[in-house]
Amino acid sequence: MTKTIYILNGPNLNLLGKRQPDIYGSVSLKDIETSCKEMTDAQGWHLVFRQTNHEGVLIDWVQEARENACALLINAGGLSHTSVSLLDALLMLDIPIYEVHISQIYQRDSFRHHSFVSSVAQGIVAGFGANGYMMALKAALAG
Ligand code: CA2
Repeated sequence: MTKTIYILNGPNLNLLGKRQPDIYGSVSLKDIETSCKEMTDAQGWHLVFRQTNHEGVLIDWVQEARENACALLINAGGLSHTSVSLLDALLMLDIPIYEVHISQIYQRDSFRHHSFVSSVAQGIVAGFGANGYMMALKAALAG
C-alpha cells in the first residue's frame, strides 16, 4: 500500500519568497512543495502538502493526518509558540512528527524559543532555510 506523508504549514508561510528574504530566504512555498514532491515520488510515497492561515483548519488537518498518514512534517509558524490546541491535536497522533522552522528560532525573539510542537516531535530542524524541509523529509522517509 502507498505510504502517505502530510506536510502542513501554518500562518503566513504563504508569503515565503515574497517578504523578509533576509529571515526566510527567497524560495517560495510552491518551490518547497515541488522539491518535496520530487523526493516523495522517488520513494513511491504520496504527499499531501498544505498551508493555512487558520488555527482550526490546521488542527482539522492534523486530525486528518491521524487517519491517513504514516508521518507528519509540520511548520506551524507562529502557532508553534502559542497553540495548546494544536499540541492537543498532535498528542492524538501515533505517527512520527517532524518539526521544521526555516529560521533559527533560538537566535530570534525569546518568545520563539519555546515551541509546543517540539514536545511531541521526533526530530526538529531549524535554521537551514527551505532546505530544512528536505532534511526533515529525508529522515521521515527513512522511517
Ligand atoms: O522559521 C520558521 O519557519 C517559523 O516557523 C516562521 C514563522 C515564525 O512565527 C516562527 O517563529 C518561525 C513565521 C512565518 C512567517 O512567514 C513569512 C514568510 C515570509 C514573509 C513573512 C512571513
